[in-house]
Amino acid sequence: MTDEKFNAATYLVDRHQSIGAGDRVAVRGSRALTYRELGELTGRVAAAYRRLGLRRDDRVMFLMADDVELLAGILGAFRAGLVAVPVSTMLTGAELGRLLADSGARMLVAGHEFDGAAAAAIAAAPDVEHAVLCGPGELPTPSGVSSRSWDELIALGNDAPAELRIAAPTTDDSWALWLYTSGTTGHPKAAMHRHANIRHVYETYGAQVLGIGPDDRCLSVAKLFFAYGIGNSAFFPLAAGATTLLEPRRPTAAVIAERLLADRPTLFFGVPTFFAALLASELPDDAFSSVRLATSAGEPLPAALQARFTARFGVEIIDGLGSTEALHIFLSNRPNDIRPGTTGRPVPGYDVELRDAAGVVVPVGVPGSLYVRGASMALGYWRRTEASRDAFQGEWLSSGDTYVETADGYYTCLGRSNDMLKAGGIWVSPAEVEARLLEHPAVAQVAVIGVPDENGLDKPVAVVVAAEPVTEDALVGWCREGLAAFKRPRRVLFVDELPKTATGKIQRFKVRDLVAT
Ligand code: 3SK
Repeated sequence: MTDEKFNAATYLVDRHQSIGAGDRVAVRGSRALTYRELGELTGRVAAAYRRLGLRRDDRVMFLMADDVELLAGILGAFRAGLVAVPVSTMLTGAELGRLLADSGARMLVAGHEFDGAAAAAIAAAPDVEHAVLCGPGELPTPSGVSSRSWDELIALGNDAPAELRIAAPTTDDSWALWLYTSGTTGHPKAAMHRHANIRHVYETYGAQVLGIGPDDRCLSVAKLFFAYGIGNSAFFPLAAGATTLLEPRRPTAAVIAERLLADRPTLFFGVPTFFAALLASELPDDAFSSVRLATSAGEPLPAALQARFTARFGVEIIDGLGSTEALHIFLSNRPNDIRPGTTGRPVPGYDVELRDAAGVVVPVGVPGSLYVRGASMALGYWRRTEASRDAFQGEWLSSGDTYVETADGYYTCLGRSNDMLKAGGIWVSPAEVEARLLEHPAVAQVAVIGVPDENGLDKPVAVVVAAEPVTEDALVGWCREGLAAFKRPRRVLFVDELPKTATGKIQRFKVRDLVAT
């Protein structure tokens, strides 16, 4: 516990005005705001929340596309000492209702595109008192729940006295942000983050790996409701006094091409599936000429994909591993120090250990479950004691990934801890077989899982989304050629789509269901 006064909104926005950088552009979305303008808007939002009776630690949930309003809504919550809970815009009304009820949020702010889901969710969440709709229309609300537009919310803050606009006297340890994570098991839990966690991810990965500075312009494929996205598009650029480029639309190669041309980003934050989509697009080879560095997270970046991207677009991609629980990336390759096919080395400010099933640290070269420690770990999951105790063990977080370390300190992902499989008594890494299959031109996506054979012994089975016609025999032969024979899939199943979490991770338990049916 620390009594150090610290407010993330002051740190991310107001600080720049006090060093004379208030006229720099902080955000470019549907409109652009300088740091001064963003500070003023954030103050009005904080005042409006307070006028509506929201108090310290109250939750405000956001169901909105990435744009200036979402950024201001989140920063306003930090400023007022409330807890921002941005949630996935891909949720159904019923799913959202469960999160709204679970969080106990008193306010929901929704974009007009999501009005149906928002209305259904409010009806299922007894703690909600205020609904705000950003854009045209009005949210129907049950009696006792106020309904207003974003403009009306801002108007409430416009003539508010100065004391309602100023930052709450939060400390390092005050709640700032809850992020729901579905993990691979399908039960969403809110990871609770402190104000200080935001500073830590900037000072470590943001400053020391990305080397971000005031002249950077950041464009992220991952949205603000993901931990990866909120770091890329809010914490890193704003803490550095740089510019965040917010994109409300669904990211496609065409949308990104437009932003690359119009806004000349210097840092591009992607995920492996998106890098593959960019490679499959007609984008000119010089499309990324303004980008000094690209990052990848969400799932391991296959070496072949990384090489093809860099060869065509001339930009290095640094692959990293983070988690919603750690807030951002704690293991990463570095600019000019990329070991393809690995997730690099621990980010300064984090310690990583690989442990066996008994919790003993394994020697170099031996696979182990990855544990990480650092100051940005969540305080736990809201109202999930058992899951919290499993994941947060003292200072350490169990990431649930199996990794192996090389003698010179680089970490390679072998899959999720519970995904590893044995074939003929020998460990097979699904990630390794997947990487081989992804090198085949006909394979767009793949998940390799262990499926018990007639003797109840796990055998690797590949579930493939094909980019072009290909036979099972051809893919098994391809694996035989490139891998030890025991690692080859014994069966290949073709599907139209792989089940994924909101963060793009393959949901292997659902892939197993696909194979079983
Ligand atoms: O998936 C990741 O590697 C990741 C990275 C940063 C923040 C959050 C996550 C889940």
